[in-house]
Amino acid sequence: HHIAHSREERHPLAKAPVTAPPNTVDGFVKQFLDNLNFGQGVALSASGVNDQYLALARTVRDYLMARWLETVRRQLVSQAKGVCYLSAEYLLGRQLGNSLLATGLEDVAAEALAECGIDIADLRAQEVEPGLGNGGLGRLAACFIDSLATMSVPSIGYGIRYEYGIFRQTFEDGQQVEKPDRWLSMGSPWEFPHPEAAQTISFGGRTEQYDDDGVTRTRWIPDWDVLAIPYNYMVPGYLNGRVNTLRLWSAQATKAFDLRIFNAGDYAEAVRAQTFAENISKVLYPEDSTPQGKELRLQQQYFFAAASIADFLDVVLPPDYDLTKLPDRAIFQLNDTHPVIAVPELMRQLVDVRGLEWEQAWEITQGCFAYTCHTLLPEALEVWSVDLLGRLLPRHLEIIYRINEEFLAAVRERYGDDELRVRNMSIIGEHPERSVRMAHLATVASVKVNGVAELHSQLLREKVLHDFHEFYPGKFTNVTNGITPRRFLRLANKSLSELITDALGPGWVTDLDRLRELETYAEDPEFRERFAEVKASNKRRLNRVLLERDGLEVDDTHMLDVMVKRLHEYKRQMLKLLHIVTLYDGIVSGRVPISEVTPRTFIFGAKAAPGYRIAKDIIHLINKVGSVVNADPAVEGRLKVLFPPNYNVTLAERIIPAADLSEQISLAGKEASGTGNMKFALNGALTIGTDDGANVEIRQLVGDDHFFLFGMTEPEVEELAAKGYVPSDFYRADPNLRSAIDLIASGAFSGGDRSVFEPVISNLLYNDRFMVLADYAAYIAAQERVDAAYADADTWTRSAILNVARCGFFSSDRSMRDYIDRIWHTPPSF
Ligand code: F58
Repeated sequence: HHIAHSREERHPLAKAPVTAPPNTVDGFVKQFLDNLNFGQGVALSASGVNDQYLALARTVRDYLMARWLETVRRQLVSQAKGVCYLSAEYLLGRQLGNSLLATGLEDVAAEALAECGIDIADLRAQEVEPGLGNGGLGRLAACFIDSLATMSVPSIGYGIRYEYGIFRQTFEDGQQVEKPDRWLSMGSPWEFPHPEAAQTISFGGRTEQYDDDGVTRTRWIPDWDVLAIPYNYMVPGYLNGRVNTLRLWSAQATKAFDLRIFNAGDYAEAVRAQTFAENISKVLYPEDSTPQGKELRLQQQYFFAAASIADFLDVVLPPDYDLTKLPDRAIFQLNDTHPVIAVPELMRQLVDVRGLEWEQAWEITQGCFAYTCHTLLPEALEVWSVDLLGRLLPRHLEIIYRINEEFLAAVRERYGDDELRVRNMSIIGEHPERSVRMAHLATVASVKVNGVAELHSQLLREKVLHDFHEFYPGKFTNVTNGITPRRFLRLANKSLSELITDALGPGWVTDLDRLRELETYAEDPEFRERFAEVKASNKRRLNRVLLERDGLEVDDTHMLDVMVKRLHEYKRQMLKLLHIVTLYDGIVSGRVPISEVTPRTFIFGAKAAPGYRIAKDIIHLINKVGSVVNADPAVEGRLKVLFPPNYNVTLAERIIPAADLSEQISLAGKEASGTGNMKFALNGALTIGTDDGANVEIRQLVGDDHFFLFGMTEPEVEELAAKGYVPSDFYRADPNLRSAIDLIASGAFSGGDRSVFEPVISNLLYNDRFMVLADYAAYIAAQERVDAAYADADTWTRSAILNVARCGFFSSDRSMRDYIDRIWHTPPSF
């Protein structure tokens, strides 16, 4: 502080506060040209679109900078309790549009660029979105940090700066082919690297005990290390003058690391070693739902968890901070189990590095963590083999063992020698190999454990973590997920936003419950007409986007029926496909007159994990069904199946506002929440969905008349499973189902080759883990209700408006309020 002060004394200008450029068209033009000339090093006349994009990004950044420096300064001074959100994924989406929105500069910027002869839309299109996440979990983290900034909550997001985000999906002959996502290759104007604030992260080696003035202590003697370089990103609040920080870590070889080898004269080996270190943050694992127990993945997890803990203790906290007060200063929110290794790491820091007693350290640690679970699938619960963990992090394994020992002693004290219960609750599992159960470790260490929708939290309490709920009553809670209305309504659906603002005024963007006031407008024929015109214009916009992007056409007279999400069996894209094949089969077999078929365009968007065979087969099948249906003159263009490749946040922002029907058809009890479901409802699509995840809450809010519910409930699923589910019984009993499956099996969609989709068909008939065939008839019947409802356009529009009006609850601002009030206790700080 003293040094910084004297530095500011030297020149009067150094004393002046940092200010934003003038908020005018001329001010913007000047800043833009400066960035183009001095930042990019090009003249306007010689500049290309990428130069211009980078200069524009830097210009918007300049407008945010004063607010960012001020936010950081105030947080440093106030030392108010803050949230450290720990997440291995942030699926941010494009930054430019959101930054323009947050600063209120959309119109100024567009005008300024127009005066330079540039169409801002061309520059926006230049940005490659940072796809540093797989799907729902990563996008949730991005929505949450947006809300925290908008609500002025002291907080920092920690994660990994993957050099390659989620792969770029292409189709070759209908099959998924993954290409690297080089999101950094055209420049990265949004990030601020700080190599001087690097942390050293160690791995491997052994531990030893030593005598420290009569006290026996443990130290870790690791055998290799890497540097973690922080890259800061601005997280601007919406029109509130606040900019929070997202800090992502990038791996680099340490000097010691390469010097040792360079000096030994083996240049090639030294370079290889460097590559080895940098591998840690090289690529996002494209796994959805089923984590692979890969060593590099554990390295990634420890790398960012340890760097974040060290950063918070050494850089964010003042020197000489009394660590016993840490629970009043910070809460580390664990976004799933990926960062849970931070628990033993904090213990190591407190006990081994800072010399606290174990008991005291454990009390602090238990006050500093909270854990969010995002799944119900047993195979998705992360475990690490003791063998691997002990090799990579020997000290952490010892700490985990001791935590477990004391925890199990408490369990035994409570229940006597109920060894079955002890085995079930242990942090260490024994089968099929000895391993650390990360969800158990997280639960034991956390102040609160939450599920992400009511049904999910209930199932966590009653099933997945039942024994823990009994042991720690009050620890379990629900926080229903949410989505940011800034990106998914205001930015993605500007025309609907303007319509809403016309009706309600502008305040709704940060107070989404106000959408309720639209209920009365649903009764106004003129408002309904305007609403329907917004939907139609969004379809036309989507048509333009898909035509240019993929050469695909969207007919704006069709119902737009959309299923976009990661490809997974439990989400049941196959059920959607069976509906399409049934409609097609009805037409070509002559059972259904073409005039009775509601014109529909089906849009799929889905990436499959590269190693998930059956998921990739399903993608292949969707594409092949599409080719046949779209080309068959018998269909008369009434059914169209579109599958644009590489579904991502940017495409979501175009598709969702255009949708009429939202497909949320997972098997009940399998989708923890879903968040796409919320985005669609808030953009005026009606949902066809099962009683699963947040669908339950959406339906409760919008009302049964405005939601197409079908399928087994979770208890019914359990009942069927218990009595023995035989999918082929359903196949035999339902002629429509049989005919649709037979059509696929006949090779009708694979040029007569019956072998291509044989695995998909066998999987349905003889396995069908997610009971597609059991819900088929109910789904078809519900789709017939959809057709009937859609036939009355005005009534449909009324339902769509009521969906918008009644879904304000799903703002991530509300989710954040719930976390703040019930888990974090971190009030806004201005
Ligand atoms: C998702 N999980 C849930 N995991 O499936 C979804 O229901 C929920 O709405 C969402 O979280 C937000 O709570 C999810 O996206 C992953 O992508 C993991 C990535 C790493 C490997 C394990 C799955």
